[in-house]
Amino acid sequence: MNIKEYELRLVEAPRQVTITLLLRDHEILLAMKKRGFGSGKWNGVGGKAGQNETILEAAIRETQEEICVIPKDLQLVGLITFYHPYSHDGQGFNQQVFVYLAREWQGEPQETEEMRPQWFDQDAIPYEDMWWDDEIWFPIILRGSKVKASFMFDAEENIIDQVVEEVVSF
Ligand code: 6OG
Repeated sequence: MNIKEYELRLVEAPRQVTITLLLRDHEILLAMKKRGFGSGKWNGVGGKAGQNETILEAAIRETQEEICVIPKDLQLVGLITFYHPYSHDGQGFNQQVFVYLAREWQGEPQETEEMRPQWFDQDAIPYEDMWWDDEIWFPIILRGSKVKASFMFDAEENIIDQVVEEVVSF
């Protein structure tokens, strides 16, 4: 099954989640996920939107909860849907990730129970310890563009289909 076929069959909209990436000079802040989905991988910070909040509010709250920083100028740069139809539980699940960049924030990034933040040079991003898709879309947003994409994974979290577009706006 490919992404097109799967999208035609979907009955529920994918769950909305956030990723926020802080930038300073030529560096990017990633955080090591210490528990839950994606643990052991470097990623931006974020999580699921609650019932009574906008996705932007969720991005701010999650950043505050996970690395103790309040982002001030969030810019939406990515809309990425991840399809996991072959997940081990046999149920399948999907996530639509809203990717935000911030160059201004309040506070200093700090480690919490969930995340261990670390600055990386943008030319030394540890893609080998990240989700496979990141190597495809990070370069697009780091050169100042926006990305609209979908990825489909097999049961071992390998990418089996992808649609990636660099866009001017959403
Ligand atoms: P919680 O389960 O922690 O939210 N996420 C992904 N991030 C990247 N870079 N690639 C993926 O490819 C991802 N799938 C999910 C979104 C999950 C967090 O993990 C991100 C959220 O920040 C499959 O609440």
